[in-house]
Amino acid sequence: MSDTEAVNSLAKPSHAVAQALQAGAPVVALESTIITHGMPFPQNLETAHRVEAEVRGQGATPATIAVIDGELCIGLADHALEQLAQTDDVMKLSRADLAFAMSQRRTGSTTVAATMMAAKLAGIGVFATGGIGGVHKGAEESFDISADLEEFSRSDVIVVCAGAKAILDLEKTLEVLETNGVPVIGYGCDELPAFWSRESGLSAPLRLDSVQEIADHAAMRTAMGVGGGTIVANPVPQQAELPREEVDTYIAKALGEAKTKGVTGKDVTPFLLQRIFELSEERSLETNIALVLNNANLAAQIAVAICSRDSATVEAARL
Ligand code: PSU
Ligand code: MN
Repeated sequence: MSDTEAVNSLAKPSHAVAQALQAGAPVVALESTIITHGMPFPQNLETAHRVEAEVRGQGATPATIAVIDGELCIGLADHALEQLAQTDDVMKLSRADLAFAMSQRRTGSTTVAATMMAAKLAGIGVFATGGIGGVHKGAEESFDISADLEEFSRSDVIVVCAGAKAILDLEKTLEVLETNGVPVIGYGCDELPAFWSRESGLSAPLRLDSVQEIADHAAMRTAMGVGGGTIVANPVPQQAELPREEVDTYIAKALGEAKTKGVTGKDVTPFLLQRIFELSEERSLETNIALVLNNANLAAQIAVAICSRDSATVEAARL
């Protein structure tokens, strides 16, 4: 058995995902930390179902990824999704913890970094999430930089997100991505979206306006042998956005509280999201749900465009 086969056999696709992958049909990976640590129950479960339906509606197969009793599941059964959504003591798995959870037969949700690793193992090239992790404000003191950023240098996956969360230092986040050679593409926008708001005051380094162009860009990277991931930054729909100035006041308050309470490490992002949810009287959650659905829709369209481009190439080679 080759190394690749040995690695691939660790990813356990559901029946639907295995069938789609075998047929070369479009598949979209979905993360699960947003379910366990990003949203409260029952909205987390409802959103997870709606996100999957959104992907199906565009003609792709959803693959929600998590580790259940040590098994790296690529596509979750309804009962597993329900259990994950209601347990509050599951591990939050990033690159550092994925093998630990698997070898110790633990259960955990996957962050953007771990979901990218899992998608790559399973042979899935497109992934939808809410917002990626990045460089935290005050990182020059705390050194808090999400492992999500480093993962983009390693795993060849297109990640559709609504930019990076405004709780982060977006300028430094862009700098790290640039250093790591990660394309950050504004989808139909010149400005980098800031998760809850469409605007960040920062330019998106690159811009594309159609899924066809994103598929062409992906094919060019593959042909050139450029490894690593791509970020497609998709602004939250206008009717669902929260004004930037309003979010900024919640963020300032939440950051102050995190500091006073001594919140560190993996707990920082979930703490800030939860406090912003409370301070905005739950409006941040509605925005979060709207943007995740919007990203799932776009990711599915991209997966479909990549598949039809691939089959057109195969067809042309035959003639
Ligand atoms: N997007 C959301 N809610 C979340 C996250 C993203 O709308 O909870 C999660 C993602 O899984 C992301 C993680 O990978 O937060 C980043 O955590 P950290 O900053 O600890 O790396
Ligand atoms: Mn961190």
